[in-house]
Amino acid sequence: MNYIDFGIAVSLFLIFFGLVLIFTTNYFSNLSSLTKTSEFRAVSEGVFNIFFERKGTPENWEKNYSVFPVQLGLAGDLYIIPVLIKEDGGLDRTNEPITVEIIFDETCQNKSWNNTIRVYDENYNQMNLEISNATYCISQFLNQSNITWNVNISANQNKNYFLYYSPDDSITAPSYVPLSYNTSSWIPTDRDEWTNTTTSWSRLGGASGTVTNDTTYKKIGNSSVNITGTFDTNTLGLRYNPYNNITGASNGWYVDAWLYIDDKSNLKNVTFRMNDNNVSILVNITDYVSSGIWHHFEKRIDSTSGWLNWTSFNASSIDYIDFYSENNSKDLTRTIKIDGLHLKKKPLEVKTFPETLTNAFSSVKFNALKNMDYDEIRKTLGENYQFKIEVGGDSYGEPVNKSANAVCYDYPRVIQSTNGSINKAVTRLCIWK
Ligand SMILES: [Ca+2]
Ligand SMILES: [Ca+2]
Repeated sequence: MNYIDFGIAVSLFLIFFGLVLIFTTNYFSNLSSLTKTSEFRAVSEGVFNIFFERKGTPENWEKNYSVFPVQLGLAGDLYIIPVLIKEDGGLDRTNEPITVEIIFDETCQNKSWNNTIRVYDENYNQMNLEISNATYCISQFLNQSNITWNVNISANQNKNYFLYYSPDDSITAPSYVPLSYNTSSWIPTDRDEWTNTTTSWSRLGGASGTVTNDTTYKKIGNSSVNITGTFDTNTLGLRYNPYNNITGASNGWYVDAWLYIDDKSNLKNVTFRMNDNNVSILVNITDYVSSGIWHHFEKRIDSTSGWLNWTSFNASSIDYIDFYSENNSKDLTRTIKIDGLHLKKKPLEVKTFPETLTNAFSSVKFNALKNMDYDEIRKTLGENYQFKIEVGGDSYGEPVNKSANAVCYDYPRVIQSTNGSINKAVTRLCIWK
């Protein structure tokens, strides 16, 4: 993150903090105008703090609420990671999958129960998401993972998303439908269709070797495209050459593929090449590939991005794509693989901000509270006070006695529901004697 991003993050935090102060100040000043005695005010503040600001003691008292907790509290830890998506390629996107790598819990304090992970846009619309490459601390508490969701975004637009997670292990997994990888941002639309088959692939050069699918050694999907062959006097490689030209992209798009060569020794060159029926442009990647390691090749298709032999090129109509190596002598045997070959729009810029911890209203704790005896809870408030809590359409307590000069206040608050969904709702507490 650069200093500008950090500045934005700090500004957002200060604004947020300022709003909290304003709300809190308003609340207490409303309260003081409504309450006539400082004693009542103190009690009201105390009840507000107990229910909404504290987690209770023990913090997970809701797991065994038949034993009256040392202290009540309806707050729960909720972590938020803001994610900013920037479209700066001047291209509209439909269903473009974006993936963020998140370290949820570096030191394994069990902060992130995997079922609690949710992503919302700035209007609290929940995103369908996919968790992959997860590592765990213990049980289902995440250490880190990749989170993927689909983004619709117009050319040159910015969008904010919010990733939430909490340690609440009573929350069950959401029922997401499998994430669609059918996007206008990739050709083929799932980025992997070409390399999951040997259709349209052939050996390039070589004296022997047959193109196969390798279902074991691969980077994306079910298989990579593989050749193990011996050199002729010049080249050994793979050619993707569909009958019809590849259309739908244009100059300014990117080409993306995972490339592999088992042994680079004694080879003269390793090259990636594309042909548009007119010219072949190529990139010499000899210095970037290592023996026996997948190399991620990603390059913008335009005249200024370092393609050799660019006199002209038209990415809107591509005839064939090659990945090959060159050698001066015959009979050398090598294995070459390619996976996930696709064309794509300029990648969206994804900025992930540091996590913040907030006190959310825990619906799980509220449900536990509702199962407890009202009079027992009242005793903890002292002085025969009565109370009522309302959250959205949900409530607990006695009907508010308006003739008893009840003091009520409303406060918008982030709610974590028992099914793990996140929303913002008005919480309301009334207290009277
Ligand atoms: Ca594949
Ligand atoms: Ca062709």
